Amino acid sequence: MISHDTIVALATASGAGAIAVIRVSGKEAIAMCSSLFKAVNGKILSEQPSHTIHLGHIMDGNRMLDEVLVSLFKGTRSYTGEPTVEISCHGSTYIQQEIIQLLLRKGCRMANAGEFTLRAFINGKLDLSQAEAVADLIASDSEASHKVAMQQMRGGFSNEIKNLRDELLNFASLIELELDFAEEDVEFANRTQFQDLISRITVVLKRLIDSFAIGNVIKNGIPVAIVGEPNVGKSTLLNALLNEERAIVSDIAGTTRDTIEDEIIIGGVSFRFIDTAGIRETKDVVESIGIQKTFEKIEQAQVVMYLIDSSAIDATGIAAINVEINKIKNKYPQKPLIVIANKVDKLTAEETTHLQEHIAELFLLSAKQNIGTEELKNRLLEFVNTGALRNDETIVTNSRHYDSLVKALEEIDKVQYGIDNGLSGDLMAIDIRQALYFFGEITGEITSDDLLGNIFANFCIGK
Ligand SMILES: Nc1nc2c(ncn2[C@@H]2O[C@H](COP(=O)(O)OP(=O)(O)OP(=O)(O)O)[C@@H](O)[C@H]2O)c(=O)[nH]1
Ligand SMILES: [Mg+2]
Repeated sequence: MISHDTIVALATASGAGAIAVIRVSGKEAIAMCSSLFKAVNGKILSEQPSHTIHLGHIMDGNRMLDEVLVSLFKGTRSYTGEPTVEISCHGSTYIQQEIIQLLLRKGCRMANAGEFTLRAFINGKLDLSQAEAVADLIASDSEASHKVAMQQMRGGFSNEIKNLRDELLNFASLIELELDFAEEDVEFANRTQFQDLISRITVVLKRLIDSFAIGNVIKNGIPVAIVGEPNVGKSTLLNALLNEERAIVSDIAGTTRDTIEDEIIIGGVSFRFIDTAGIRETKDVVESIGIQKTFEKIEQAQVVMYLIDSSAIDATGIAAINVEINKIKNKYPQKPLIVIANKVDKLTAEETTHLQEHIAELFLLSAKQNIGTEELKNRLLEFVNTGALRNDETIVTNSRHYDSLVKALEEIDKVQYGIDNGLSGDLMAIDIRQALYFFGEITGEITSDDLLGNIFANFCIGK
């Protein structure tokens, strides 16, 4: 994992742009760049002080390749913790490629995905959870996902884990020390303080584990399935929510044959809407495949919107709809379900009241006239517990951290059991060591090459 080569990569998005940044990091970075850079003021780049910017030209022998600005980071005072040079050149793909080729000829190697951040981690500039937050930050596309990534990058959550780990480590050594003095029957580890620590750790772990429910939602969005019979207006609703003509709408039943998905951000949280083919018993092969998919989509969704066409219902229709609603409720009792009467623009006030009296908790909507869509968005937001987000609490968004936290809590529970039942120190020491191991996995005190490889492979090249 640890390599001492000097690495190079394009740090900006690939393709042409106004400016591109090429990043070089490693022992030889400054010498290599210095040898192809000719400063306008005639000074030698490698002799300049750290944290300075220089105007000049990149030279391929006698050929002037581009006019650039070069930022110099000497010693360990850089993102990676190694000597680093950032070349801001003009954003032509030709220039980018030529400069990178030049550096490769000077002895640089192309950086692997995430290798700059990997080096930052290895050189102690970031802990592992902070490094992972860098990837989350780059991927963040909503206010909420940005906020939690920033929080994690500033180290809020790993500091908490690190402090608890240190305290626990201290007790582990004291308890292990007692084992060396087994004959004397001494207690180095104050049992009251130890119990207090275990209680505090339990509270923190439970809070962090619980926060994953919202953390996961923030990171991945909430899938919402739009279901109902053909022609009730599902695709019209999708379009109204997205504010664009995403799905084809027509008065022919069975217009949507496949599923259509798209995302919008409501209150900082991203929702992914899934428009499906209408649910109906059918002999049409294509449509029945669509219906199969509808049930699959309900499985995957966290919220279900069940649409009915309020303009096409009589008394028997109402009974049939209540049967359908109960079917969904029985099959997916845990899943929030919004029953929506669409096309209310076609109803008289009396008809509307009549419907509301016969179908429980009915939400009134006209997807076509855009009546009720804003209220519907607010209703969706109510399903998300955004309290933690508003209160600036630490939120776990990474499933790897979640796994380690759950395992750490299992071990801490065993330690608690040991305290409650007066278990011997040598047995407790084993559980404490196990818990320490899982804490260490989060912040990166304990890592394996496989783990690091997995994490950094998901980064972009140049980060
Ligand atoms: N008056 C009125 N018509 C609507 C409303 N919503 C949808 N429609 C009409 O109802 C018809 C069917 O709409 P779609 O959105 O295609 O219905 P769907 O549920 O997606 O239908 P399938 O894809 O066939 O399952 C179209 O002619 C729409 O213009 C509404 O709120 N009011
Ligand atoms: Mg449709």
